[in-house]
Amino acid sequence: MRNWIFILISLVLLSCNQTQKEQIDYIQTESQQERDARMQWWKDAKFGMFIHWGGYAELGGVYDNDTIDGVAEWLQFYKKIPAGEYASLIKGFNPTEYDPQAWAKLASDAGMQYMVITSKHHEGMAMWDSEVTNFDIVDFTPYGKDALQPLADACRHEGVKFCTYYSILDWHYPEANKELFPVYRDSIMIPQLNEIMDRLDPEVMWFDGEWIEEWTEEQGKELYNHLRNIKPELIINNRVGKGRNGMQGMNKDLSYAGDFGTPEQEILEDASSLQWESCMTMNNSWGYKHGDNNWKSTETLVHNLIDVVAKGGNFLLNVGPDSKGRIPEESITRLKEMGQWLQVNGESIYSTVRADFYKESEDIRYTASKDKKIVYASVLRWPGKQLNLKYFKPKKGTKVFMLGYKHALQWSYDEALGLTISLPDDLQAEKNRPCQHAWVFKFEAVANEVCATPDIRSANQVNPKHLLFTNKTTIHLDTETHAVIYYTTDGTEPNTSSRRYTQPIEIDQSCILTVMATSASKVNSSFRKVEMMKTENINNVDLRSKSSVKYSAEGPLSLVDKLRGSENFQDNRWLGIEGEDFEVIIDLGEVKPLKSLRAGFLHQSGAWIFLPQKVIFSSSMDGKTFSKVYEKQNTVDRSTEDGIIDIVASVDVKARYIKVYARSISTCPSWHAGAGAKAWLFVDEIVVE
Ligand code: FHN
Repeated sequence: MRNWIFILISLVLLSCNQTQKEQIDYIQTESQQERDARMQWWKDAKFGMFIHWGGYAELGGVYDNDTIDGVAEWLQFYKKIPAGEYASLIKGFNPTEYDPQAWAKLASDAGMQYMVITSKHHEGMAMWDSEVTNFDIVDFTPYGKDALQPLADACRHEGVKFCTYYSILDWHYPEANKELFPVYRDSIMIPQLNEIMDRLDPEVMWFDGEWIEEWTEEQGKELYNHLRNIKPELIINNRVGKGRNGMQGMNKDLSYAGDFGTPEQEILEDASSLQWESCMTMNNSWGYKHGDNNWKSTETLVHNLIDVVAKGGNFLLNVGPDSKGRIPEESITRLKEMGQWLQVNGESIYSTVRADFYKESEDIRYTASKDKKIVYASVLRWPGKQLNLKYFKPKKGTKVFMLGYKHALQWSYDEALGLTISLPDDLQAEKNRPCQHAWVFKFEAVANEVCATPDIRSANQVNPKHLLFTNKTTIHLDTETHAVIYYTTDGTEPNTSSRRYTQPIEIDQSCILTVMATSASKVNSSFRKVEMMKTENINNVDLRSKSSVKYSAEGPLSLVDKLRGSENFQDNRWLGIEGEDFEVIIDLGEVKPLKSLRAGFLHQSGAWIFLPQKVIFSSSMDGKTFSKVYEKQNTVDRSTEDGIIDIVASVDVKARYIKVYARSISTCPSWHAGAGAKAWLFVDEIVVE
């Protein structure tokens, strides 16, 4: 009898344990140590390949002989093509030149340690042979073969970690909307994810499309745990839940699901102790797009990699293969050149950690060995005969090397000026250098006591790169107490025989202000530079709405600096207002006869940037009572094309003050991917004639 009871209890425990085993809540139970161990390979990897490839490659951003403005993989959305019609457009997908082995080797030769490929993008077509649906590359297209399995095998053969992207947002299945979404989730999405886990065994699951209103943080947490229970060592990005803070990519707080933040098309401003990965295109589009030739240079890509890694992140760089399965030559060239750079300098990237200082100036980044004993100084512009580094003090007797150059370099150290490395004459000729684009100096060192770099303050800005002013402006410099500040206004680097800062500086001409500070028993600060630009004919620009910190251009005066924002909304030319109306009052300084007024706005619905629904120009003699001189209503809907739109008014008034008011749509419309989220208003260049 006792045996039976024992067996019964064991069976109950086993089944509980089995159930229990399937239900580990990793979000609640995984320790930081366990998480760090799980992510170690990913943190050491630093550099990965992103691949956007699907039926959209068949179209390449062109529909009805019209090339869309936005990213190619969004064509179905931009052209509002019903799922059935869209499926017929991509039905001919037949990438006969697809060579997974070549792709894996290209990634490996580029120094990319992992690869993330779109297993299913928003269009809904699965790039593997899914049992869940016939809308997959095997059953639906003449290609008729699984695209992912051979790539996963090729990656493992090349020593590249294979990872998959999966879009929660799905434009194909009618169930993937509103109250039917749970049907799509449980009958299509989860079963497909189980297939991917079972057959392809990815190391990272990279979610996207989480912004839809049908998806919730709670579903994200459940999905996170579900996948981790299938593969405990799986790494999952933060787009599995709702934690992402827009394109900036980091989680709003630590309570949200996901192992790393995902800044997109941008790099964090500062270093972060959180795990993060910046994903970027090489041109403008993720998916292959005919005619998209806005390629970033290899130098820019290498500098981005260095900047991201110095700030503690990974760099996921995208390629968009075409309808035949060919990766564009421009991408291949850049990847090969990045691989050459990493051949020489990979030691300063892979398996490094953030140094005590990650940046010394615009041209100097630091990384460190895991034990922090070795410092790598990456210099983004050839320093000439001497390189001065202030933030780290070499250990006595250490040798200083430039990676790729076999001889140790001469160096000296001064308590005030820091480390000076002498670069031999033979290296002054480019052809004698071991690499291009950036050079890495390696030495044993400890972080220095460095005097704080002075802050440059104007009335409403701190440390801008450019500072616009009318007539004249007063600049305040400040730094740590007891430090002495020196400055120049001719663009040269100040030293202790330059002008000493004793009171606010009056600036009435355009100039380049450069500052630095010294302090007893510390190394001199690094330099800070600001280009002071005097604007003509404007006495003041009073911005009445709050522009976002991220898109503040060079302050309100950038609205009248004759420098127009471009289609690239991140060109630091646009004033971005999130979710609110725009209003500015321009003071011309005196009453003037006005003939025309113009205000420029940007519409890029893919970046959640929309035209204003109304624009009003008003004028005033005294800056208090304004009378409307022009009003324009705009319809902002799905048919609104992307681009820069100018609102122009011919007027015939005398006035000293001009008010420009633009009413934002405030929230993304219901038909938009960001439905309900704050909408952006981007304004630049107001012209008063
Ligand atoms: O809508 C997608 C877009 O097509 C692309 O996949 C990027 C890459 O991360 N993610 C979304 C936009 O945030």
